Amino acid sequence: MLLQKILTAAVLASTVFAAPAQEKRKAKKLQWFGINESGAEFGEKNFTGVYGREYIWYDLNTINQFMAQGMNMFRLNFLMERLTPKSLTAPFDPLYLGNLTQQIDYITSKGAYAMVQPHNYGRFLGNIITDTAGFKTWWQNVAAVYKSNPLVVFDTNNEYHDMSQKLVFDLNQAAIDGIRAAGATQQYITPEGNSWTGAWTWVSSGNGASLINLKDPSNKLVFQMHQYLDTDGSGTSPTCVSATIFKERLQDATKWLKDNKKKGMIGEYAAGNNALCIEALKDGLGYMRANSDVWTGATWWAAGPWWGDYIYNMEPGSANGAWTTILPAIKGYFV
Ligand SMILES: *[C@@H]1O[C@H](CO)[C@@H](O)[C@H](O)[C@H]1NC(C)=O
Ligand SMILES: *[C@@H]1O[C@H](CO)[C@@H](O)[C@H](O)[C@H]1NC(C)=O
Ligand SMILES: CC(=O)N[C@H]1CO[C@H](CO)[C@@H](O)[C@@H]1O
Repeated sequence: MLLQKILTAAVLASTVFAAPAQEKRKAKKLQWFGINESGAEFGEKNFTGVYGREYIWYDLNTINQFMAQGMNMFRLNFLMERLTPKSLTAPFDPLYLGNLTQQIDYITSKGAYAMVQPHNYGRFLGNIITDTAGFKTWWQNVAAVYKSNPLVVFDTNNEYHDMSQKLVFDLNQAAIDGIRAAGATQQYITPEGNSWTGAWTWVSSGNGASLINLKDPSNKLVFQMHQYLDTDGSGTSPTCVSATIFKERLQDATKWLKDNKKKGMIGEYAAGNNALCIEALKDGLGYMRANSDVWTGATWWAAGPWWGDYIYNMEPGSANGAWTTILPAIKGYFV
């Protein structure tokens, strides 16, 4: 039933936002419209933690409301240390895995994509992961659980940073190898880069030159980049640099994707609820849509039960306007 709604919304969107004929022919649509569900990784320094005290899983009613708005991609944040306590190769914590699986099954049963996203920055128990064989095993074990579900997307890790580029490459390759070895051959994988996987620094940081060499036997890589619109690009301010900053920060990465015939997505983006930022969001999403031969879509940062009055909180009923003002302004750019 919800899938029906999504399809109806898609028809509506393509009618309302009909582009001039010529642009329409090359700029079809952005395939993925979604949001980061965040909370299961809270209490990041408390590696065990207790459900409901340090961390929280996501509200399925909220997910329904996002789907009713047309969203079809949910990036599910969680901590590796809570899934496999103590080591990369340890058995799963059955309850944490149970919650993750419950959410994935719910989302995908409605026809939407669920992204498995360890929010670990390339670290485990606070240390940079250097055991690439262990990382491959971790991913092989996780992918085995979801191998028969084609709507699951695997994000190798959130925002590698301050690590050697070679290690970032090796960890991404290990994840790809583990996932495919598990028999999960039909799912998308989103490698992330060093330097917090910023789109604006994708080429200048060396991510482009390095990660272009990743090999996937299924040929289903979608390079995941993040982009915020504040001065330092950190996503900590409601102020945007200009009405065109989003597009400008995507240009080098767009060229890289096109030159190399690769696909990309923006796994995190957000901006404050004000006229300038909304202009910038629309301009950037319009640019992505005009380049939808390489950009598959974008997931907003963030939603989740515990974000409260956080500047970018899009949880339904949140007071800052992301749900009431930004969402209606941007949803027409997607599916
Ligand atoms: C970690 O979480 C446990 C369980 O809620 C709590 O007892 C403990 O105080 C927390 N430790 C830290 C350092 O926050
Ligand atoms: C989710 O985690 C909580 C707390 O550990 C547990 O009580 C519950 O049974 C889990 N749910 C599933 C579906 O595994
Ligand atoms: C930009 C942003 O909001 N980053 C947050 C991402 O999530 C982690 C964990 O929940 C936070 O610590 C960051 O501040």
